[in-house]
Amino acid sequence: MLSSDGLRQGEDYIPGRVSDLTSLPNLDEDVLLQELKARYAADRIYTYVGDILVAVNPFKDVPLYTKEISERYCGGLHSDHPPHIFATANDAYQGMLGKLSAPPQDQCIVISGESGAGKTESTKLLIRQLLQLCQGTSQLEQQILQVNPLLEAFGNAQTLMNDNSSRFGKYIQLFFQNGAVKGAKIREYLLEKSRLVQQTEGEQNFHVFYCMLNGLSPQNMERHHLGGGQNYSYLKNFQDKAQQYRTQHQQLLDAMDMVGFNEEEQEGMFSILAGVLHMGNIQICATDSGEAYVDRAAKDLNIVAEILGVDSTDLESSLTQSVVRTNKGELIQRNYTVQQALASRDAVSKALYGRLFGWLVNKINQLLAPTDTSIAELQQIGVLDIFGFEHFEYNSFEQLCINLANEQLQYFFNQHIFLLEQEEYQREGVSWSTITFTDNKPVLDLLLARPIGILALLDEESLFPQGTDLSLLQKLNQNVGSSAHFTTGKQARSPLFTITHYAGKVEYNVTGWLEKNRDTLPSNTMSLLQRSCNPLINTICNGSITRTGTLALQHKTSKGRRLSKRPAGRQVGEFGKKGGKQLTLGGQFKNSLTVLVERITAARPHFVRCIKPNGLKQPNNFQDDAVAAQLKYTGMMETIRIRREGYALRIPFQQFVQRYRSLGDIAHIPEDQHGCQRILKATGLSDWLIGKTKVLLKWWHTYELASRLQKVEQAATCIQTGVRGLLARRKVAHL
Ligand code: AD9
Ligand code: MG
Repeated sequence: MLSSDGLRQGEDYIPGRVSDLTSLPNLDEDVLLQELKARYAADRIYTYVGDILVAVNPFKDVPLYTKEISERYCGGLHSDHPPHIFATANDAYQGMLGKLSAPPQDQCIVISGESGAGKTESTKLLIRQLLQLCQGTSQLEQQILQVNPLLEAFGNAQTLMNDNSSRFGKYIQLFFQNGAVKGAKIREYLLEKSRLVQQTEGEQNFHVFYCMLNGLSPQNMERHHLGGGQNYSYLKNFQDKAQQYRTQHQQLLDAMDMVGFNEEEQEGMFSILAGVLHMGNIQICATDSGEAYVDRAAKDLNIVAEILGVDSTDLESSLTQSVVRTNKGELIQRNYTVQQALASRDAVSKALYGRLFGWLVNKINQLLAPTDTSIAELQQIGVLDIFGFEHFEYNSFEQLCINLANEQLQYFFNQHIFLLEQEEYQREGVSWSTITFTDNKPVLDLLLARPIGILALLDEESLFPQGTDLSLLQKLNQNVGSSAHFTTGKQARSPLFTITHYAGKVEYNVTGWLEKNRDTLPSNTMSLLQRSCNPLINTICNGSITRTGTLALQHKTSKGRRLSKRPAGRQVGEFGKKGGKQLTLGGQFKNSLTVLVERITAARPHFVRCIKPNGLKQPNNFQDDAVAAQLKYTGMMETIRIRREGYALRIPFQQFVQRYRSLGDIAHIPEDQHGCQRILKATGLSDWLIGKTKVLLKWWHTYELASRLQKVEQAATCIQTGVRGLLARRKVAHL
């Protein structure tokens, strides 16, 4: 099969002309690379591998997303036009409606690629096109489009690999009824909270802080006691891009308005952000005996207490003292060291920001929830945009989690494309020479196995009060040191270990992992925040968001004590607790990944593989080595082979006959293998196979069959209209 800009028979081979790599003759790694390079040079950033889309990041504006082009990709078939991300959206939409080879089914689009490869941009284009496909112009669609700027402001940041790097993963579900969008839901995964209090050289905090400091009106700046960005210790690498930040701030306000956040809520969010910034400036000093106390000469403590709506003396004690209840029920106060107090200060900031982000997502979900229909009755298309594979000079626990998520997606891809498919050939009795692929299961096991996997061992060590980061490393060395994918630092007492991931080796530094994994706030600090008289803090710390999504303002006595009792606990995410016990960060992440995989497994997946042409974020720069490495570790050659030689589509006999009966040459076609054979012969298509229970088709048969069906249906409609016209004319003549 040839695509619109593909190679014609007998034509000389010119790189860059083939839109589907499975149609390339004499394929090897070099041909593949030259092909993508030539297409990239001509701004043809999209290429197919069968039904899989490869997207090379142009790092510049390309004229591919105009209204006219978007309309061209509404309806029709994959092969009607050059490869495009809009065609993937169309496939998912038509697939959901049951207009391709299978009955109507939920769909998901899984986007992968390393950090900065273009996943988030692809996600935005997909969502835009999906809304275009359902021809939506209602307020709901506008709201859905505005969710991204909102989430990006709070959840994205500049890193060394990407100026707009997603610091959380997201799965966006769009719900449909009769092809029209009815609502949306965001599932978020592991926001990198540590960025709030510390950023690597050359990186930044979350965008929202820079926007706020440049965009708030002078009155609001004064109200929150805010000054220039250089004043805040949490904001390193403050860049002079005032105009850009101001514009982004306005976009953020517009997005908040459009999605449905009222003034009080917006005000509440900015006050928490201001509170967090001031919190980072609280200076901790030590008495002669080494006990921590807050430097009251600086006004920060009072400002924070005012903004957070708590008593400043209570705040000081919660930052500088721990309170432990003994077995006999006595409360004992212990003074922190300076280091402990600083850690406690940063923990409060991270908790507040994390909860604010969780509340934001919850609130968006309430505002965009389908009305008058339950989700179970609706069809859905999900788009998965996670944080891409990361490999910095210094890699911490966050990178481990991010890379684990990428391992899991690569595994899902392998399962779907290679394993399940080839197992089915065997079951169907097809003679097939197996295509091997690099199985990353051993790395997943190294990370996830119980009780002897890195996350389980980390959890175990996090439970020991005496555990330290180095005792964790010792434990890892003892238990998983023999794994081929794990190597430990060469120098004695070095806090390093290395994992050989599917996408390359990454050296991790275990410093601070136990604390990060425990992710707890001391109970005295938590209860202080729960007593806050700032309505939004009260809400996010007490988990009291009403079902209608309105901010629950609680009635208070003059002393600020709550009158209405609401259930305490985390309101963020579905995975926070197990059997009443607070899960560790690693534990929560692991659970959320399991549920994610279940979700995407239940839907029909479409894959988008994003490729980063260079590590410098530059346009017109295709670095052969960088691209070749990505093609290799994603298994691109093997994918092309299986898509070329394999049968991506496998439909049970009965289902096939029921769907394509009208393409047959006789009226009564049996719903068995003979019936299938009869239909397929009548279509004149080649390269199909009849298995034991299913028809096996090449991926492109989907579109051939859909197109023929469309023609038959059109012809039938024409005949019906003609007959009706004839009858009507006869009736008139009769009269
Ligand atoms: V990360 O894992 O979140 O760090 P992503 O999401 O893969 O990463 P992103 O989509 O943010 O990468 O793309 C990085 C940058 O590449 C964008 O900010 C754009 O400047 C650029 N980009 C990506 N795709 C396109 C595109 N289709 N057209 C133009 C693009 N520029
Ligand atoms: Mg991203």
